[in-house]
Amino acid sequence: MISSIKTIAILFIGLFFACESAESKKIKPSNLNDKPNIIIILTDDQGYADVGFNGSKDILTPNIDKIAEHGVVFSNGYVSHPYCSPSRAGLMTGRYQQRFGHEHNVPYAPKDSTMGTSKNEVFLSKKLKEAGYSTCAIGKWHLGDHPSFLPPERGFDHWFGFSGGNMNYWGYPYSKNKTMHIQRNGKNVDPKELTYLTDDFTDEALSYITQHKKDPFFMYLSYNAPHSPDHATKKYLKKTEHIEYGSRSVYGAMIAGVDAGVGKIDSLLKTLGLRENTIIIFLSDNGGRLDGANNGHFRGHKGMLFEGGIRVPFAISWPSQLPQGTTYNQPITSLDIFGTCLAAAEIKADKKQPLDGKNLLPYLNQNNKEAPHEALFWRVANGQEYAVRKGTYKLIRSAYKNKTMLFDLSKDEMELNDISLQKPEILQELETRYQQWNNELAAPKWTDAHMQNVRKEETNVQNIRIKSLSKKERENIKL
Ligand SMILES: [Ca+2]
Repeated sequence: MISSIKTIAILFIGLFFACESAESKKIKPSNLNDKPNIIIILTDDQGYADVGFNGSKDILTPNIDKIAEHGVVFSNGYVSHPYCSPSRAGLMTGRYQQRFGHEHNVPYAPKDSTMGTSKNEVFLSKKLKEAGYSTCAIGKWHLGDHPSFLPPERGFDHWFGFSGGNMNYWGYPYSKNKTMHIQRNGKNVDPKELTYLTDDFTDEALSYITQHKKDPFFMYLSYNAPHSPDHATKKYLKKTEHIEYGSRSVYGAMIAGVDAGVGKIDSLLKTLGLRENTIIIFLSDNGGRLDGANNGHFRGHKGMLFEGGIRVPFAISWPSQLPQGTTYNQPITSLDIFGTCLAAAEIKADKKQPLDGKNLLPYLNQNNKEAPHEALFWRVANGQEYAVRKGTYKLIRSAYKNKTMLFDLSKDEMELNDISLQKPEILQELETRYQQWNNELAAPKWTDAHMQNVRKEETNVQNIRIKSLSKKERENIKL
């Protein structure tokens, strides 16, 4: 009898939770209101030196610089891939994206339920939502176009943006057969309601913050600026009329749009009294694009594993908890965002999905003086290109240059002097470390045009160089 009562009770409780499962996720723990809001502001193809906090003198970013002023700048802040979609897959999962086959840009395939970030992977948004956070994604997605891969399926309560990797800034239907629209929670938005996407994304962010000022919220604000196409407004072009190089002038105007948005968000958070306990993380998804961007003294650009392709403008601010106006110099990665946000929200990581990223809070608070990572790894095009950074050394296998090189970044941040012949033991050690890591990875699930682009671009660059020579020198050159 007792056991049958127990069974009934268990069944009842089970039924109760089954009925309440959707609702129960919204029940807030007593201390939920103390949890920080988290805003990730991701830009697209912005160069390392195209923010004031990394020394930009022509493109001014006074509002983005406030994040640095009230937080920590990462001087050695990396992303896990030199271009868009794989870099975002790493950021959202806290894991090297090659572990689950997301090694290339996902093709635009809105009808294909296999083309997107593996459904086995748990996104940061999902973890935060389960812990009671309100969650919101705004802007570019690029992690799969089929509805089963879109933000609502990955832990976001609210979504406003576009699924693919590229969009005109007026929000007109785009990509193959003009099927890609700006969407709000699964419904296409009429382009007539839109103004300029950067401003529209900012407005959506402001509205969400206002509506959720009493919740802890997580916002993934993924501006497509300053990615192509080069679209700007008169207001933002005014900010860069002093830049006498057309392409950079427009690129700078697109960044000015983001900076204006960051300023409005910062002001609203202050007005609502939320800024002190809000974490803002700012970074670019990869190095500066080929045309118009400035990666400072770093070699290369978006697409390359030289520093210019993977070291990005990167800063974190949490005024109530982290130091302000400081720089952290140890190498860190966008994969660390996941673990850092979980720790800030006091959420345990999932043992079934071991993170490659670390919780950076103890390092930023100076409690831990060690380097967060013994080594960082990159793999592109199924190993046709790869890189390892360990300490100050960096090994790079470049398909552009068709060779393997070793640099000591403490003496040579520009990656000018290949020391692979002088330091064969270091070269070998880093090669071995790469192979060990590589053995843990999956095969790419799909491919993209990266290798064709590499060959085309390198040929173009070398042809321009050769053309500059006298006939005599040209005849003697070997590529
Ligand atoms: Ca990008």
